[in-house]
Amino acid sequence: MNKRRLSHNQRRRIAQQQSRKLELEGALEGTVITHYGKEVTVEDEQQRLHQCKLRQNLGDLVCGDRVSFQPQGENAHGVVLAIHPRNNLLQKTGFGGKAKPVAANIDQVLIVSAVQPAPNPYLIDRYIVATENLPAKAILLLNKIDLGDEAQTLLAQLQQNYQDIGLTILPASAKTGQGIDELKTLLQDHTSIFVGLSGVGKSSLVNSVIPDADIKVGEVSRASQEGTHTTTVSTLYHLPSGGDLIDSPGVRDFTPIIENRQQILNGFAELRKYAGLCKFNDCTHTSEPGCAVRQAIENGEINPQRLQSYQHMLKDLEE
Ligand SMILES: Nc1nc2c(ncn2[C@@H]2O[C@H](COP(=O)(O)OP(=O)(O)OP(=O)(O)O)[C@@H](O)[C@H]2O)c(=O)[nH]1
Ligand SMILES: [Mg+2]
Ligand SMILES: [Zn+2]
Repeated sequence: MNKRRLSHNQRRRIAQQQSRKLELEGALEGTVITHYGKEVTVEDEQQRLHQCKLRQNLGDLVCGDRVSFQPQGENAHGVVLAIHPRNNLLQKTGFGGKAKPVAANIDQVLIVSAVQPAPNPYLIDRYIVATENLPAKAILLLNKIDLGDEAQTLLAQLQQNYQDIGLTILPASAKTGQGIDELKTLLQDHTSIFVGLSGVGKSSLVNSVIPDADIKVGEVSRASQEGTHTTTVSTLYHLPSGGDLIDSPGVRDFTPIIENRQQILNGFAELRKYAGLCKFNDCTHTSEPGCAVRQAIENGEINPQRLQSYQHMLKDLEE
């Protein structure tokens, strides 16, 4: 490459940087509250909404992202120029194993389950791992507690598996209002997200804590006992007494982005506690002699299902 060409490129780059700086000077600050395809809705500091396109190479923007954007024209359009550094980013494994962002700048993840559709313990454990690694606070919410004995049995199970490791478990009902005041207290002044299977009642719960939100709620199919994927995009709502709440579309499955064994262990406080006591440092708690974890299971101190989740995640990591 000759010298003149290089200096021409350099000049062009400097000019680009200068124009970017000028643009940023006229720009507004805002928060991404939802995204549709290649566009996002940004809320400015006066709570006005702007439908924005993205400047190239910004990557995927998600709910909770703070951005600088340039309003354009009269009818609340604009262009996002820059993303502010994120405190954290909740991601999942998408198509082809690629990381797909879900939401940013979260401090609480409410993992919502219900009697119907039936909970998936492995899904709960993977959400806990993802949350602990953000890091953020994981809260287990059991909705539809109005559904009788079955709900009570499930609640007792969740308490047994997770209360001992320090997670908050909140029984609630969007239908009867049980637990909704406690939920409001937990959410106040935080940025939280509801995650979980389709049909567990995430949007119904948002409607319970923010009556103005008026979100569409769906059915649970009689045939498959699954939700019907009513919510299709994540949306951030403001709580009347402070804080934000993101409603996300229900999943069938959720695979966190895991890089190493320690990240898995971060979601298994009880295994961390006993694992240090095994005879072998690299004990996998399967068949090694002197395994403190298996002993703890025999003593009823660790739930076997939790160990199963841990080993399942470890196996996925190694593959
Ligand atoms: N009995 C009972 N039904 C509820 C409760 N909360 C929600 N439902 C019902 O469960 C169904 C699904 O509710 P949604 O709020 O749409 O569930 P969702 O988790 O947002 O589902 P997706 O948007 O598909 O992820 C609806 O028929 C609700 O009326 C509850 O506390 N008790
Ligand atoms: Mg929903
Ligand atoms: Zn062991």
